[in-house]
Amino acid sequence: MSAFDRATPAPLSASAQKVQDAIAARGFPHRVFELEAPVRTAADAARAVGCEVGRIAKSLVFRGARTGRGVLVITSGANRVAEEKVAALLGEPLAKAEPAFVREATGFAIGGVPPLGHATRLETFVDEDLLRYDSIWAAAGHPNALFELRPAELLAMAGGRLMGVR
Ligand code: 5CA
Repeated sequence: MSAFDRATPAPLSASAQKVQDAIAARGFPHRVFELEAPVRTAADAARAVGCEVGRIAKSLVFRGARTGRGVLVITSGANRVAEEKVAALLGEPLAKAEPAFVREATGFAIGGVPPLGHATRLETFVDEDLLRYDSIWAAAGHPNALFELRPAELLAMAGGRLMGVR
């Protein structure tokens, strides 16, 4: 039995529905799945979906240390972000984003931050390693919610710069 045989078909929680609406508003056909249990980490998500951890797109929020702007790094679940590489492209160091900052900047809580539909415009970088896969999975607004998409679609949705993140 796959995780999605146990997934509740509808209705989505409010935060997952927000992402489903953002996906549809951008003209994409993808469907958000909501699992019965939360998948708060890439490893949890990979286990639930039954894929390798590299196929999970982690959406990590940082804060520009000088400007205070929101920065989103969408990385392969297999990778650890080399913050100095992102900082070099950004033009300022990265600071840690506190949970309240993540919620204000994206409109979502840590563990459910999606690659699109954010409350504010985030400076966005996308890990080129994600392009290795035919399809990947991303969080969809809620710790229990995920959707599957192609890496090129992720890049279009998130509107970010492609980079070597690790
Ligand atoms: N739903 C899962 C799978 S898609 C998910 O959202 N995973 S994630 O990797 O994209 O988001 C979790 C990430 O949030 C962690 O990898 C970690 O980098 C970050 N995080 C966890 N706790 C905190 C915290 N207290 N402050 C800032 N970032 C945090």
